Amino acid sequence: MDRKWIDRGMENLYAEFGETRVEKAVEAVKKFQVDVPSWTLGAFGGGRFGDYTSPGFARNIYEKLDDAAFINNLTGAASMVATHVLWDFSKDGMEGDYEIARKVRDECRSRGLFLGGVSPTCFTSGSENGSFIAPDGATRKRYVEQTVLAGRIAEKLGNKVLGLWFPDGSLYPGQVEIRDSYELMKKTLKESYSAISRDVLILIEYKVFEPNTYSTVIPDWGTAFVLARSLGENVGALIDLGHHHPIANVEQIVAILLAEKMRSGFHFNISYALDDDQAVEPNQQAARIFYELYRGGAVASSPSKNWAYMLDQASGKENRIHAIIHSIDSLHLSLAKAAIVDTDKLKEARRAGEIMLANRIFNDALINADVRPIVAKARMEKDLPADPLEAFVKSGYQKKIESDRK
Ligand code: PSV
Ligand code: MN
Repeated sequence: MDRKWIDRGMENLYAEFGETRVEKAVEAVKKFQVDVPSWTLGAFGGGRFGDYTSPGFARNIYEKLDDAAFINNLTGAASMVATHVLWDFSKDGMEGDYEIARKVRDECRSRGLFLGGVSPTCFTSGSENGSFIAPDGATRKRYVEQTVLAGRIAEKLGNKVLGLWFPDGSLYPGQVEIRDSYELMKKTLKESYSAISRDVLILIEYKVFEPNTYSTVIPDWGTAFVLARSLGENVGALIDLGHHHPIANVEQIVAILLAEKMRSGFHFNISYALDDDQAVEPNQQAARIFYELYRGGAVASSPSKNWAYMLDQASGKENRIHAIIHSIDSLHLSLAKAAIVDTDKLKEARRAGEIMLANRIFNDALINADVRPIVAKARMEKDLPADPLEAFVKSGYQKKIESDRK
């Protein structure tokens, strides 16, 4: 990126949106942090369409952390690594081990990283009939124990964020009594909640379907909201962009959670295929979501007000490091757009009942503005490359891991 191009771009943005707003956007981008999931750097992929896994994937947790550290060094925005207890801290995939978690935390530290959000992994072997609503009490007990352990790891070793997602539901109408499933979920959640420190922000993730196709016990944000409220103040909802029916108005969900003062969290990805696999793109939806988050003080704000942010992407097809850096770039651009909306002009247009004008003012920032100079300036002020993707390609890191990890 050419310095002159960046400076000229900044001048244009100052002229259109005002220097104060644009500089605030620079500051917001400098502060933004998002967790990188450990699993996206590993051997994810395969399935019935072939077992391709992108070359150079990390073969163990240490290599995953090496890659995460490399990403953080290029972007300055990814110092935390999100983990799954049964993927990252377990010998047998059935029970987690606190000591392994402690070692991973130490490995993070030695690479300038931290443990970010922790999940108990309620969807691997043994969850075929569900986890928190499994008909068999021993299975439910095991998942409660894993959840409590994940809570302890989050509290003592991580950033005090615990993410809960359950695959529970049904494939066919009639398979389960829907009301009973919900009540059992509520009961098992209460049991787990009572054994987890109140210092931990517990996030309940919803998903409209998959792996169950007919009903999911926590299918939408309303259900997550009700369950969270029924537990306590340290519980919020977890929005995963890929977990909705198409064209859901996700920014409205964010606005309502903020209005209800429910500190919550986000899993970013893109949802062309109704799940959570692809890298984030800097599209209109992302910008509108960031507008709500920014206006609501939930991003680039104080640690106690910030929501918890994580990338949740793991496509088998693309180069993982490239895809994560692209996501971070997209989030930076979306945040910058959100921060420069001319809210004074917007208020005036609304007061005058000028609907189209309000829409145009909104879109001038969220769709039409070129905010790449803001993001580049923020990075340069942190002594980072203006374009981390270009820096990644030039670094030769990918070639190196492809040859080292054969
Ligand atoms: C489920 O689809 C989910 O979104 C949950 O957040 C899991 O933790 C994650 O995917 C695993 O990739
Ligand atoms: Mn998710």
